[in-house]
Amino acid sequence: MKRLIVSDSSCNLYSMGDLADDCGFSYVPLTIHVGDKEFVDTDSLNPIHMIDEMYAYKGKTSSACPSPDDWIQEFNKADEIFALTITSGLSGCYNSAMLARDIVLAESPEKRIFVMDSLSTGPEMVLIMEKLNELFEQNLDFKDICQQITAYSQQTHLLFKLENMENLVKNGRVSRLVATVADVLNIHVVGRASAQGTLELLHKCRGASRSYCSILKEMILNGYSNGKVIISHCDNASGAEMLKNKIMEAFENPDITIHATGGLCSYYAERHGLLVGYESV
Ligand code: X90
Repeated sequence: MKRLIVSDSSCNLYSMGDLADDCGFSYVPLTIHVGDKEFVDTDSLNPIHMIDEMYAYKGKTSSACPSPDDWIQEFNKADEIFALTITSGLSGCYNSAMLARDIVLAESPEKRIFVMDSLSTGPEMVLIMEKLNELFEQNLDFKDICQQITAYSQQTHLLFKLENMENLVKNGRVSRLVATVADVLNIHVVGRASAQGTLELLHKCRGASRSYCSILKEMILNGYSNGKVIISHCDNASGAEMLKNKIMEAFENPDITIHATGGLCSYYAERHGLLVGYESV
């Protein structure tokens, strides 16, 4: 195969359609531990069952990123690799992929491997993956694709709405102090992926409806104007629809896709959490 997009499973996508000729997509799964049980974040995992078990379990739960070996297996499948990881600000995924890159290049120096730290996760990663495929179709060379995708990633952003931040706090991804606001019943925390790829809380909203208004406002403030939007939801299809409708009331024909979160994002975004990836101009 000539070109391969390899993502980690935090993008919530387990296959990609309409790929350019001689190009492929694959992913490396993260894992979630609930007591002795291991959930591997593949397309055969049912994330809703997983979080049901997780809420029923009172002991320790955690996540783990893929090993360099997991990445190496994928990097060996094509001549040119475009790997995309969840933010290095919250996970070891990027470091693990970079180690894999060094090992593969030492053995096969003719290969080309670009590892990109998304400084984000979920739907913002999907925007970048879809753009990569568009760039493949334009017959650009490896270097140009790397440059253009880096430039594009400056115009993609991530907002989130969380009703519970317990797993983020317990796993040390956000401080208890920052998260206290989310402990209150019916408080929806709206935040974004910061420039450093960490969680930045923006607003606490009473009730879901206010949180969708706040998301739309943030998008507009940050330069959204009719570009692509991808909403990923954890067991909250109706919330995702409501947000979609709000965006559609404000813009002419925006390009909005909705998908469900997979294992890793369901674990951290928790029930009813939403992640919103969007483009700015
Ligand atoms: O390496 C690992 O074990 C994975 C750790 C992942 C930690 C955070 C995942 C967050 C998922 C929650 C809201 C979005 C925050 C985005 C900030 C960049 C979703």
